[in-house]
Amino acid sequence: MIASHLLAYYFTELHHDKVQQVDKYLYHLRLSDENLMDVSVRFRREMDKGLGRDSNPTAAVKMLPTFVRSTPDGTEKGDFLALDLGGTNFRVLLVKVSDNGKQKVEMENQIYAIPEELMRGSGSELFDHIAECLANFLEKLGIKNQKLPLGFTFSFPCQQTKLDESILVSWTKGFKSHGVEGRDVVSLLRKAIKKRGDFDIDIVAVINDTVGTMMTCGYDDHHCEIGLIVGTGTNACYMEEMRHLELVEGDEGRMCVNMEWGAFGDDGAMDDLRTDFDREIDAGSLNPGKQLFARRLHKMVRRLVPDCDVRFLRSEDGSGKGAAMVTAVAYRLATQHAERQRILDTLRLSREQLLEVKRRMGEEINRGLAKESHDQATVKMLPTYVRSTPDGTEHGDFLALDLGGTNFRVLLVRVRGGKRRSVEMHNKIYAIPQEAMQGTGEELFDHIVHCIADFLEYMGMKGASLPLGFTFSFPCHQNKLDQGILLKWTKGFKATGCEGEDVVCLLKDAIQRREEFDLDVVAVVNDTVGTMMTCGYEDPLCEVGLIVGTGTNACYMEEMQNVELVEGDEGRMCVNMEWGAFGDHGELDDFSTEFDRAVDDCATNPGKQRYEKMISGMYLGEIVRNVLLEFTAKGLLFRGKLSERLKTRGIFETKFLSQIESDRLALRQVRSILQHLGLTSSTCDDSILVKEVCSVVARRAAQLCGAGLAAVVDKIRQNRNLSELKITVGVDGTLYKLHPHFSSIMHETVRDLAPQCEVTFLQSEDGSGKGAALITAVACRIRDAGQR
Ligand code: 0WK
Ligand code: BGC
Repeated sequence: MIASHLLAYYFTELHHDKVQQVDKYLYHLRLSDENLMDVSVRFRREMDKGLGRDSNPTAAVKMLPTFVRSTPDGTEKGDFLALDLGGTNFRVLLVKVSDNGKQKVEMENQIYAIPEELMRGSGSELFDHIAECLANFLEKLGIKNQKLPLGFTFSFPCQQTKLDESILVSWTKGFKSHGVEGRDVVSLLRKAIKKRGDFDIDIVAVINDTVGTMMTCGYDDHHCEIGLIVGTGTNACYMEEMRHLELVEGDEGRMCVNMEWGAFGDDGAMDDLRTDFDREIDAGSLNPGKQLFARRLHKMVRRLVPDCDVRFLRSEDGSGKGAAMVTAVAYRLATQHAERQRILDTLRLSREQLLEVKRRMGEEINRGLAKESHDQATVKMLPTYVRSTPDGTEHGDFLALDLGGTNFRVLLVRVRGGKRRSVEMHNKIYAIPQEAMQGTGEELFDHIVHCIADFLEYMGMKGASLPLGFTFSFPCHQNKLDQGILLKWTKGFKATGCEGEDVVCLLKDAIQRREEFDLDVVAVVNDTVGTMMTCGYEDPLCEVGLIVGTGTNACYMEEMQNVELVEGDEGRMCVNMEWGAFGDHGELDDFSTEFDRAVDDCATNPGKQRYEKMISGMYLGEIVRNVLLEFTAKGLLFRGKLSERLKTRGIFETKFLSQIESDRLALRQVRSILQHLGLTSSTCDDSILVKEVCSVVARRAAQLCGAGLAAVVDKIRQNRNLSELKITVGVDGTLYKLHPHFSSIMHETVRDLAPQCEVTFLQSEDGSGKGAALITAVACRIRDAGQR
């Protein structure tokens, strides 16, 4: 068209040897690099307007979300139908995709005409015709009785709200069928097919031809993330970051955007570059000559964006294959999603299941407290001989040890009583080497005494002899406050010669072996008891201690008449529940999964601490790693590629769960954690899935912990025959403190399962060492009072 106008004009003028004049006309059609760079800048501005929620309605380039979020990964398989409407030819295709890794796609297609009168007639006639062509195609291939999935390439501007729903915004390229604009073209096609009733198909996706082209080329080249059509019409699409796509919820991953760039300039943005010819063409609506174009296009793009290595891949198979690929990917994603959810559902607990966990914990509490059933009980309900809380008269300097958590601490705690009552603390953290944790008991306790000596030196108190409170965070049977018979190691400790021994004696023996100082070991307490006491110093309503850290456990003030292992019915005594062992006799088997069993099988104490292994920091990372292994082995993650690192036990530390679930962490940071784990080929989608696995595993842990605590506070309420109980729980532990959602989910679960208890959670800032020192101070006060 342009050429015919020009040529006519040229010959008229030629007579007048006014070649220059022709150049004058052509001049306006020649764009300098500056012009083109300027167009590029204006274009980018229009793209950002189209992406913005507020500016989109007035943007010329609409940047339409397509809900295509993934490209083929080579595991797609099956037979897929495709329709390709909007280009020069209307095609119906059958695409056979096989996942034999050879990326092989067989295609059969048939071109059908779209008569002019249908392009300009009624929409229902147009879609009846399309359904007719489809029926004819299925008939020919003898597959009319199969309900195959179909991808519909519909190459006109459409507003999409999901992959299989598309509202036509406006016809282009000479189409004008009425009763279609503003309607969902998928429903129109489904209606036309239904009207026939002689075959049925499953329309899975409707896409723009640019998207189909990107997918067609993307099947052979995974770097293909842009689709370009320069044909009857022109348009482009590309994979945009979700966080820039304000018209769609979510910030994670990418989505293909159909730019509908044909409308660029409709708001006058190109008026200064448009020539009379453009205006004439526009007035007449004609558009030939798309080829020279390719070489010029490639050259121009490379000149305008020299720092982008742009490769152009001609689509040989048309966008129909792409539509089938989108359908195949949608099918794969749907199948994979269903399989992932089936697996994750085994880690999701219903309210009924959580109520059952609470009920069973309640049963075990009573069995642990009762003399006749204590030995068989899994939750040992160990008496601690801590019966009273500080009364504010305590005073003096006390040493405290805090062993069993992430860090081993030695503390000096200065307690002042009376009106100016206060607690001042100095502490130093020491490492417990693996070889000490898993060597001999002598080596372990010699190491502990070595640290005490270092601390006393560090505090300038060499040789001082102070009362000491020993937080020893393992299950111990106690017959008095300053004795603790270790029942079994947990949390990866297994130093020999300790189980069945009194750890106070082991400490005293080590102090004697060193012959450098002497200490008065007044109390040995569990970290839950120390935590309860530390928080009780601030809040007298604090009668429960909870640890959710490397391990997990709880204690609370039980009525003496219920502590049948200890003589006396007056008052209360703190009971160390050792609830980590709940489930060791199968109480949790119907909630336990193959992943829990895998973690337990590889632990230093298989079959033990089952409840702890479903909740605490030492194990959550391993549960996640085992789920990721299963997903990868099933091709549901990391494209099925198992990395050696992912097979390494302990590689997925629980701290990663907290980091990955942190709302502040963008997906790319999740990816960097995965890369750190050697999962270099992970995609955005993989990161989204890893985040989902982390959240499901952490949620279950928090709910299980909440169900256990609900049993404890309800027990206390029933003990006191109260319809309403107001109580505070002192909490410590890295998982509780650092995980972004654990505490809130646990609080919610307690509120839901123990509605008659108003529970306040008080996070311990000073650790249980302070509590151990306070217990020591109380014991000294009572002892001194007794000696007077
Ligand atoms: C800090 C307490 C300590 C306890 C630890 C548990 O002072 O007694 O053992 O919390 O948390 P973890 O360090 O195992 O995360
Ligand atoms: C131990 C408990 C301790 C808890 C939290 C468990 O493994 O058995 O004694 O309170 O970890 O540290």
